[in-house]
Amino acid sequence: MSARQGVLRSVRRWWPQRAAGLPPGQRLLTEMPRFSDAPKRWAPAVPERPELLIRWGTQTVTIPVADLERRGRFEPVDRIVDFHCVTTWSVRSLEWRGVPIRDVLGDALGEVRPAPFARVIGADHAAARFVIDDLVADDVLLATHLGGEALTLRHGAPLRLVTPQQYGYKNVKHVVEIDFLDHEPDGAYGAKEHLRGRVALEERHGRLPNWLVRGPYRVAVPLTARWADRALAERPDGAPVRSRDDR
Ligand SMILES: Nc1nc2c(c(=O)[nH]1)N[C@H]1C(S)=C(S)[C@@H](COP(=O)(O)O)O[C@H]1N2
Ligand SMILES: [Mo]
Repeated sequence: MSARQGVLRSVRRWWPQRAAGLPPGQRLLTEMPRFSDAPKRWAPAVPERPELLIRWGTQTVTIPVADLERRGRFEPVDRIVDFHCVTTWSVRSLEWRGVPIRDVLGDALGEVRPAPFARVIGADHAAARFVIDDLVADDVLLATHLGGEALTLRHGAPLRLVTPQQYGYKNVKHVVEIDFLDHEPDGAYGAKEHLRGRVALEERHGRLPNWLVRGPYRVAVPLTARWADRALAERPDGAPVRSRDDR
């Protein structure tokens, strides 16, 4: 297949279509792509014993991801929700399994609202910032499974945040750390990341109006999905775990 045919195929596969019942400005994909603002970056390798680090003031707590995967210390739940990327693609009815983040914070900190703001950090460069109410809403999960299977690197292994009322960029993959903060954190994506990012209110961009960003965002969808899948296919085995400092 020539490069040109490959690109055309990606456009057919990943061009979002109009559909009834979606939030404002969204279009439908029938399959979930791998997606990122930096799609050519490799997915970070999963360590042998992955852990979640939680920082709150001078406290740090680590939780083995294995503790989140089975009954015992926590009670994993199954939730079916739609997913909405800021670039206007949506997919319907994803089946996640995970632990409500409220339960994790209650257990680890004895406190569901430890600070007014938070930052959730992935093992790649990625991070998202939150006001506390958005992060600890009832439907926010730390997910370990998608569609009945353990998460793969494609969709955020070993641990992923699922925050259904917010755009995709708040749904951090490969989660390694959650920091609680007294001040509003800077965004890792600059003004592109709205502080709240609520889908129902179409809070897409921190500064620019929706009518201006929807079109350019949508045009970028097929090539972004293509590059992200390619980076995953070409990722060398055993590529190193990246730490925050390598960003
Ligand atoms: N660690 C990490 N999390 C991330 C991203 C990323 O690049 N790295 N991209 C975000 C964006 S913009 C979207 S739309 C979703 C895409 O999730 P998917 O690749 O499982 O479709 O992941 C979000 N979480
Ligand atoms: Mo996104």
